[in-house]
Amino acid sequence: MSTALARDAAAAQRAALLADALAGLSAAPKTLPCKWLYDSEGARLFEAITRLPEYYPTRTEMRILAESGAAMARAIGPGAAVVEFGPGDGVKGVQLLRALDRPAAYLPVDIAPEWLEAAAARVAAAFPGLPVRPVVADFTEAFALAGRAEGSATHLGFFPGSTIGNFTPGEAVAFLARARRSLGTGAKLLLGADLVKGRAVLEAAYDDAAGITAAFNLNLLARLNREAGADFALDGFRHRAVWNAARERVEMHLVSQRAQSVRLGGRVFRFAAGETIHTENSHKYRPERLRELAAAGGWREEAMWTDAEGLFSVWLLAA
Ligand code: AVJ
Repeated sequence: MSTALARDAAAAQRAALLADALAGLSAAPKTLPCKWLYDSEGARLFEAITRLPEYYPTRTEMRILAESGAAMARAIGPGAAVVEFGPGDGVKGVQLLRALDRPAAYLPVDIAPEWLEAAAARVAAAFPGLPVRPVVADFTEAFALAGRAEGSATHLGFFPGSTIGNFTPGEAVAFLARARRSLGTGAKLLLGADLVKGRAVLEAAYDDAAGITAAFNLNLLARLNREAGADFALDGFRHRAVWNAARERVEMHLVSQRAQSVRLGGRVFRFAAGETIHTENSHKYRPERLRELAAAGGWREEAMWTDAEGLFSVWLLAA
């Protein structure tokens, strides 16, 4: 990407961040969208989270991909063009492409161009000759793969990591329906979804002993200070992770430690002591519920793989 384009993209991102923050902090209860957790510092902290002893999803999903990769490849068939939503560092994409039979192309989709470059570079280095076409788009909103289709290759969507859990069930159905439209006829979708389990395991996974998840959550306020000119006192908020059993989701909040006010975008936001900013939902699914969501989004189950302990699931859906 040219530097002028990169600068425009960064300015547009800052404007969107500020608009989202103003809207979220004006709401009751206060919220901030979790997609803004991933600036370069947030990405670094998330990477550290994936290696924590308490955070089972990443390693469990990688194990499922390793153990069942051959079965997945058989079910998917040869020549698929892989469209990965939120590729991160590209490690899972490489693992999937290794398992597949003669993949036709790799199309990583993300809002953050610098992430996209890293994933694209890793995949391109691992598979010389494979067409790699990064798509800068926000997959939490409508976007088109128009003109990117690989000839007659069928598209395989790849949405690992239980990122689908960050959507509300309604948003998840909307995402699935959009993905079905952008992937086109004959498409398949390989989807990672974290499963419902006991409160203790879940809360530890989102509030680790080393405090990495706390730092990840608090970085959102530091980012608003850096990029949107806010004046959050970083010691004025604490990380909290709680399993909401009724809604089957882990919620992350930032809890105001005292009555205080914060300036942002020419406005003042007041916080009562104990008031929270809701920063993330991580929904966990029961297989029957996931199947319902998939059906509502226009997909049917072809196969599902899980680990021996039943912690995590990987689904192959067909349009
Ligand atoms: C990769 C977005 C699915 O919800 O488990 C990890 C993000 N947040 N720890 C998740 C996350 C706190 C993660 N996702």
